[in-house]
Amino acid sequence: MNRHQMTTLRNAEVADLLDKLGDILESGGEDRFKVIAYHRAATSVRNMDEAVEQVWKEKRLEDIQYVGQGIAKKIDEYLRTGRLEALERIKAKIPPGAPKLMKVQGIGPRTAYRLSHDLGITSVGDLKSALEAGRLDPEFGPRVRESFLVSIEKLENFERRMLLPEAEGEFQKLQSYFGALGIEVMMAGSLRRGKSTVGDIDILSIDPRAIDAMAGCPGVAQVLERGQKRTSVKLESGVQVDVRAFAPEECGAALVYFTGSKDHNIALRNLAIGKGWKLNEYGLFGSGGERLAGETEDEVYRGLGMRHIPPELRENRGEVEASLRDELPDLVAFDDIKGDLQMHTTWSDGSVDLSEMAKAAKERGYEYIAVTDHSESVRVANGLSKERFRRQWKEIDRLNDELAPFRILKGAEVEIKSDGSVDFDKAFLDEFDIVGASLHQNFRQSAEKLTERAVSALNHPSVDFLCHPTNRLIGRREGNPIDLRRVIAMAKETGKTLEVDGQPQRLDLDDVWARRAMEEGVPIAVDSDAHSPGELDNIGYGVMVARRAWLKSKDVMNTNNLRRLLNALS
Ligand code: DGT
Ligand code: CA
Ligand code: CA
Ligand code: ZN
Repeated sequence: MNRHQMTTLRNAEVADLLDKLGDILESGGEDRFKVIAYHRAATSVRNMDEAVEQVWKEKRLEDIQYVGQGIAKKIDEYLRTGRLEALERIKAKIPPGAPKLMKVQGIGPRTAYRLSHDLGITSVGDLKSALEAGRLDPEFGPRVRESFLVSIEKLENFERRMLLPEAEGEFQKLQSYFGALGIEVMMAGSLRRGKSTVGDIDILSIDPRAIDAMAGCPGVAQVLERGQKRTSVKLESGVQVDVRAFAPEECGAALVYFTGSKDHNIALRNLAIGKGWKLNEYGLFGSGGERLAGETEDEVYRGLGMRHIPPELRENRGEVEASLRDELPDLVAFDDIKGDLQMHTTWSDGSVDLSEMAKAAKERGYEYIAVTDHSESVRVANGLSKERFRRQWKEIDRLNDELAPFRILKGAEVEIKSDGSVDFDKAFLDEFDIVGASLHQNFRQSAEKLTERAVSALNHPSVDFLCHPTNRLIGRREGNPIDLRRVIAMAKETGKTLEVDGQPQRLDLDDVWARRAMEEGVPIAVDSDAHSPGELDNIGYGVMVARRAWLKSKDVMNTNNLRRLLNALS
């Protein structure tokens, strides 16, 4: 285990403790602000680069963002004694399960207490079956019952959806399992469309053995459905996999159908109906029932009078009409990317040093990267002062000599402060090759204030682009309620760039907004936001978003070669 992992472990332990305290306080009906304070402090501790124990030894706990005196005392007690008196005390008073029940919308602390203490319901699953069986009818009226059930379903869906890397990983494991048995399989569903979250994994094969093989696959926890040509299973990881077998002449139609989206399918089917034909997962059939197409996707689309539509566009957002007019965009591809404009090193919160990061990027065949460590006001991320940036630049100059013609751009991810100003004065900012701006703090402002911050940062003459504009963290935090129309308008007016951050939990801007930006002529930077060499791969997820946003190579800033990029930045 390396030092970084040790740090993370101990920090995670303290963070979990603070989260637990927050949950428990919440189910005990504690003041919301106090609860939020615990969760915010937990997040700071979890994400900080320094070891919390080290900070504690140096008596600097209160320097951690969102850690005030009260929380510092609790961390201190825990690190000294290994336990937390307050936690033990409250735990004894709160029935098990109450915190979990409160995830269901409409269930507050009191109801949670009653359900779990008086009625013995200790999980969301318990609650669902009790509601469905009518066992709680004496407690809740039909409207409340219904709203609980809706909320439980949303919760289940939310918790079931995977981020792209997880879904890809599961698919690859299955693909090699099938491969070892000599069974060829194809990816379908939202995973093939490259959607940022994936509900379940859809697999097709023209080999009928795929069905038995799936049911017999190690790691299957439960076979949900089993037929001759289809099966659905649940893996031990909780992931659902649907497998379907088709005849070779049906393969293309099946791929179109199960790749979806459902709305895309409906648009295609209506097109067929309009001609008096029929389209389903088995093929395209003429008015006499004769088979017109079905073996390949190409054939199906051609049969309908259009060009093949890339899976990423199949959301019924105009792609069918565009294909009929032969006006589909020539989408940006992974190989078009010439460099990466956001990444971090050990100078701030990255896990490897600058030279290792640069060499890893060069090895990928990039022409350039921008190193964009955080600026001084992000203390939890070890943000750099002017003086430290200047030292970093010396290292960059040295490395640029060593690695030429590969080029490391002097960059920064500068913090947008609460009032919309950014770290550092203009003269200093102008010494950078490229400046990204982003906000990581004070999200609790009004939508207008948050929008104002983003807009005024874009309006700063030294800022080149806005990083991860909404700050969403998929599955954990909704994006800030900023007015992206205004942000796009300002980027357009000032000729600035907006980012698609490729971290799988960010993917921010999303496909819909990146497309709007492109339609306004605003360039998009697709970046990895890597904090380690492996994370340079994130750029692939960013490219997926860009494709889903209809972006062509020329719409993406970092498809430019170095010379053109520098021109665009100056
Ligand atoms: P997910 O799994 O929620 O991320 O999204 P998908 O798109 O993978 O949806 P899924 O797994 O339920 O179904 C796979 C594809 O099958 C879907 O994209 C389109 C097709 N499909 C499923 N149900 C229907 C339907 O009722 N009508 C039509 N036309 N297509 C459907
Ligand atoms: Ca699916
Ligand atoms: Ca499915
Ligand atoms: Zn950031």
